[in-house]
Amino acid sequence: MAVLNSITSQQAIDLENNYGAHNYHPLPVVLSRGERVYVWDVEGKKYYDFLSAYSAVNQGHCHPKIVNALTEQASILTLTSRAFHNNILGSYEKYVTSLFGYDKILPMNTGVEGGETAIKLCRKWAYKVKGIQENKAKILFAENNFWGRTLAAVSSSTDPSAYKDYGPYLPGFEIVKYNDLKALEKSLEDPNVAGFMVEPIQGEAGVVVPDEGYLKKAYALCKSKNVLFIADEVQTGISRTGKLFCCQHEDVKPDILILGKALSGGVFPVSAALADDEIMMTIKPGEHGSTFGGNPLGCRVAMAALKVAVEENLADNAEKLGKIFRAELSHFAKENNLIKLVRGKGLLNAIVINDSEESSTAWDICMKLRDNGLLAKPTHGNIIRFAPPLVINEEELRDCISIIKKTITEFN
Ligand code: IF1
Repeated sequence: MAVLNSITSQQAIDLENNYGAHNYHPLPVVLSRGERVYVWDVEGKKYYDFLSAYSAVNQGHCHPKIVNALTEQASILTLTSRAFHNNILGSYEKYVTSLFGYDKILPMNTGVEGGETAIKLCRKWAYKVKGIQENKAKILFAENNFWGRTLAAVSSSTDPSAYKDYGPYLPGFEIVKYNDLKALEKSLEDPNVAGFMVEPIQGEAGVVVPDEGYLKKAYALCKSKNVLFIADEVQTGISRTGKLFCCQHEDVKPDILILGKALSGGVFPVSAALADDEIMMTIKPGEHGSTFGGNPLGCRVAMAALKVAVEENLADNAEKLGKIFRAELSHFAKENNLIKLVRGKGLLNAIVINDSEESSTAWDICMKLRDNGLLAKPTHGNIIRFAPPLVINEEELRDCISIIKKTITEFN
């Protein structure tokens, strides 16, 4: 431990460079501790975390109730596999399904496995219930979607950096323009379409918020064609956008709801697909699963994480503080031509920098933000995502708004 604690930032970065695959390009900061909305680097410098591990730590870093659930359960029972029952899984399943309003949950680990599960459920339903001819089912995905790194996920991706050189790709997927009901209606004319998988707000695409009413109308179009509406709420779920899950803004109950990330408060990989019996019961014993899915440790952690989200009213806080954040930055953007646009919902927000996607401006701003004590990451070259833990209070948020304004004002 002494060795690990005494490492410098540069030593840690060198070790990663020398021994780890180069599949990331992190901001040069080496974090060693987190609490609520704060993280500290190995030299002891304190930062506001405005990424929240891509919205996984909505409940804040090292929330004592979640950590307590983890440490308590870790010394009792961690994993049995699904070959046997365990004493936690059932209670967790009851709690989650009643909280989200579904008959059943299928527990997995990572977000992308939640998406894979949703697609398998949709295809199974297509053949067993809808009556599509074997191997003919199609699933629609929105342009610029992001739902992970598996071969199915990259097969549905429109981003070359995600899919290039990983072919051949999985068939049965079709792309439809996001936030375009006409395009969706046209694609839905094909009777072999079984599902439409969509993010209520596109995260990786740069926090792209669709027009008001899009989700509700898209859902209705799917219903009119007996097509499953599958919501990828891995990033937007668990109070991030001001509701427990984002589709609730438009009173839409997706046929399949995919959750991950903050489902466990970022403490342990826990994901899920939720659906009612007509869909969920099409998968029979032995037809899908995972060694770790539904493990008692993850279930305890997820239950604690969800209770924190509910008990601490994180959705209301996200809604209220998100409005302040966007109002303040939109106002600021009018006087500062470096910011082209401010957008988002709840505490999932982004600013679009007035420069090309190829420019290093957004990255350079993030470096200055880091120097000024706030961590954020650019996406698509010229967009900076701002997504603090939802336990942030108004005073802290206003402090962060000052840091952002000061940094951008001083930037040249
Ligand atoms: C990485 C971005 C965020 C997701 C949605 C499913 C998944 C994700 C809507 C899969 C994952 C990640 C993964 C992370 C970067 C990241 C990300 F930058 F790509 F855009 F969050 F904003 N659905 N999102 O956003 O979940 O399997 O990773 O648990 O490094 O790939 P996972």
